[in-house]
Amino acid sequence: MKRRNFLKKASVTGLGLVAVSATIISGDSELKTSDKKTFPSNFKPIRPLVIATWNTPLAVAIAAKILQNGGSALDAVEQGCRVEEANEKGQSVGKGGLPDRDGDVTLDACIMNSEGDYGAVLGVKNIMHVVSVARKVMEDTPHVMLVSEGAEQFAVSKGFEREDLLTEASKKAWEKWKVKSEYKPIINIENHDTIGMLAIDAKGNISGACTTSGLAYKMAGRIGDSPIIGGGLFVDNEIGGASATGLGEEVLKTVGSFLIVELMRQGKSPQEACEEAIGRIVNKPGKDFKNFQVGYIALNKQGEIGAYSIHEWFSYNLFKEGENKNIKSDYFNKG
Ligand code: SD4
Repeated sequence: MKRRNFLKKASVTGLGLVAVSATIISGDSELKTSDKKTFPSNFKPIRPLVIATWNTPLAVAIAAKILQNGGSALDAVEQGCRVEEANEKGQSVGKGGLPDRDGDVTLDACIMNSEGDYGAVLGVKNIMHVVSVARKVMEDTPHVMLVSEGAEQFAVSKGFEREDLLTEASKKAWEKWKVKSEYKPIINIENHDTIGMLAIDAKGNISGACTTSGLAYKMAGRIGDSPIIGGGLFVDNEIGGASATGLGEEVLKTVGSFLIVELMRQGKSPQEACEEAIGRIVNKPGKDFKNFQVGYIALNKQGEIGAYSIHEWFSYNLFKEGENKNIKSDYFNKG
């Protein structure tokens, strides 16, 4: 079947919507949608560049340093995310992350390189640097995801040490929560939360990583968007990358990070793509988005960036042209 016919058919059946709208706009079945956006001939892509969710200056500084020394985007995002995993004050990542209802800290992480490879670990206990375990899954196994005990055993086999991830502060918070045992998503845990990071290195290659302890007091076994390809993270080296934070269930239902990259492929800027992805969540019929937060960051190959959230107080750290700044994101719910 010719691509044009396939796309027409897809529009009738409701399949392949992303490709359909690209074709309608262009009217050219052979269009390489990534080429649609044109830049002046003297345009210089901005490199190196790092963007990460929330107020994560140290993580971004480490990533930036690696890039400034000629390191790869993949090393930069891994090492950057490790900073937050080791930061016990961040109660949504790594050591000190808030536990599930049973008091167990379980971590999720993933990483994607510029060749489109991906590795992830889900629901891992007792290992702090899960982003590095995810990288090992990507590079040293024939698989893309390992879960719970299998992932922990794999990590130990690769030399990672087991340790207790529940800090006194997180234990106290859990004990307090247990008194009422009320489960509600927390809209923003300002400043330190799940870290999603995207980087472009000097060669123009893009990689991304995402690491989290997931939602506080989640059901045992619950996995959110963060370690799922296309949910919490997606990178396509020809186009750009995106990452998510917030209520993972809503991100997953709209395959948010993949959606953003595909929207950029059609010619949208990273900012427009983030806004449309938030729109997909808040415009669902009957969706009461008042009680949950989702935030996205994105970058494209040219070094343009975007960020958007449902509610106020999502922020991101950006390293660009030698400066590392925390910037408040624009948001949907202006009341
Ligand atoms: C999750 N998206 O597990 C993660 C949690 C998060 O800010 O990002 N919190 O759903």
